[in-house]
Amino acid sequence: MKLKGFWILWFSFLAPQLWAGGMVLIDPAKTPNLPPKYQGVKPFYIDQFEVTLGEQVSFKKKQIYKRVDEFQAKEAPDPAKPANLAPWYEAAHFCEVLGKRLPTALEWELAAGVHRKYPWGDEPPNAKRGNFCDKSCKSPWNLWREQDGFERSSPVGRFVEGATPEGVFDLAGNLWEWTSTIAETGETLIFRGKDQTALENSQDLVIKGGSYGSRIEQLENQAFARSPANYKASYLGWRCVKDTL
Ligand SMILES: [Ca+2]
Ligand SMILES: [Ca+2]
Repeated sequence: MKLKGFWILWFSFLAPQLWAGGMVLIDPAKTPNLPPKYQGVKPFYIDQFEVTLGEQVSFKKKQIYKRVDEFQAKEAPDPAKPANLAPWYEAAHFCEVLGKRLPTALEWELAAGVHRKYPWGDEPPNAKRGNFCDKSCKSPWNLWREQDGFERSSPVGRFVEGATPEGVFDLAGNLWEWTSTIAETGETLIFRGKDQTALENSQDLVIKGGSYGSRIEQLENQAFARSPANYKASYLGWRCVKDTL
């Protein structure tokens, strides 16, 4: 019986670690009737979850970012919650160190599903499909009289019913997510180190998915907003993608 207890203990520690590192393959060629704007996008892997605060803190210790995120600290930091308060270059640097990169807006949409209104399908958002602007949300556009359980960000991966069929979580809601797509031109901003020019750092990038505080329209797969590259916000996080080769 001792042996059984050992294995239960082993799995309870190890399984979440394995789960946390998951990526999902998105192959545009497998989407029937692929709209023209997505043609030419190569297959890629995408993180199942938004990058977490635990991962961000670990990264900052190893890297150059020593800043204390006071706002997050006041929120009683939970390492399972998504990382936020990162300007674009910091999010891009995080991905690069892991051999990954930020997704383009088109890649993000392919992961969310180009023929679906929302990541899970066409049915409207509800309290089981994600962390949205629910009853506890202090905005005039809160969605429902029901509660998803989180006034602000939630630990990643909580809302199984809101995952895509491929298993990508929290694309809609929780935090908005950085992309590498320049809002003005549609071109891709390449990360060239934290000393990128002031011009590049002031560019607006496309952000996707809406957050815990967004209007319902902003949760749709095709919706987007824009954010200056040097801006950091409590409602803005990211996830990484990786090329297949
Ligand atoms: Ca909520
Ligand atoms: Ca999200």
